[in-house]
Amino acid sequence: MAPVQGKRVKGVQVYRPFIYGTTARPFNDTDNPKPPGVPIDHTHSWQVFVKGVDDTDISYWLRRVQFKLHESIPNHLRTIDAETVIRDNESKPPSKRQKGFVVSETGWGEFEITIKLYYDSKSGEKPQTLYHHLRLHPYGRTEAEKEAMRNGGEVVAWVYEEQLFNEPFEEFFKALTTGVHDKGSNPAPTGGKGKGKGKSVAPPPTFTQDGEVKERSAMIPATTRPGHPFSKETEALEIKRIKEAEDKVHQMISEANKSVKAKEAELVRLKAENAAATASGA
Ligand code: SLL
Repeated sequence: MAPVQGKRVKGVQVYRPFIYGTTARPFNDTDNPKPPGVPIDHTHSWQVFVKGVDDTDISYWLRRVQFKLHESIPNHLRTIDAETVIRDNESKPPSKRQKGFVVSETGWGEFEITIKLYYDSKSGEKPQTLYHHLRLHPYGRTEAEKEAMRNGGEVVAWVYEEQLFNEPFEEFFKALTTGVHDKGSNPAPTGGKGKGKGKSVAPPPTFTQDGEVKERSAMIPATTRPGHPFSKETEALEIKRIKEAEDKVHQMISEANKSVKAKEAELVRLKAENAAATASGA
């Protein structure tokens, strides 16, 4: 690939949220029957994916994802190009369109999937590798957590991540920060001009009034909805949990300090007692 020409935007970092992970379902006769031709020892259908938060498009910065599956799986290197996904989606109704980069498979065992991200060629970024454990069976710290997964019927192992572009090249920075638009609408024409130096780029909005995420922004939704667990609401809950844990640790430290002080006082008392006994015995 030709090296990227141009300057980097100094002192600037741009981040874009995304999600990666796996979703698995055991085969059953009612709502997940085994399709014909699937080997007898396969117990689950599963998907591995990389996609935007709130199903926003991420192909303006991520051009390709390569999934390396277990070598027991035929054709275990799967490469998905954004261009191909976009082309295939054109002929489908909106509800059937593929969101992000997805591989669907069936199997019987869990393993580690290597996910290699290839960035837009204007970015000049080297590919980056993520590792993700395919989960087929309910997991969690407690039985209750495992049970919750069984109820849903789906084993979800999803990770929220933020891709950071440090001092991006000017052209890529422009691609990242222009064309913010409402979901389901077309981006506003950028005019193709604006090459002038020092031309300021309006920062993407941090939030809309209704909490809806905009395409080509760094936003996450205000509230959690089914299938969309990563939101400001989730973040606030997590912050609350961390704060509560922090308060508890502080309380434990202060109790431990109190007990140390009491033990020190006890030691002083015992030493004095001992000294007095020794003195009177002498
Ligand atoms: C395990 N170490 O023992 C893992 C290996 C391999 C999973 C898991 C085969 C799929 C196919 C499949 O599910 N392999 O034959 O297409 O759990």
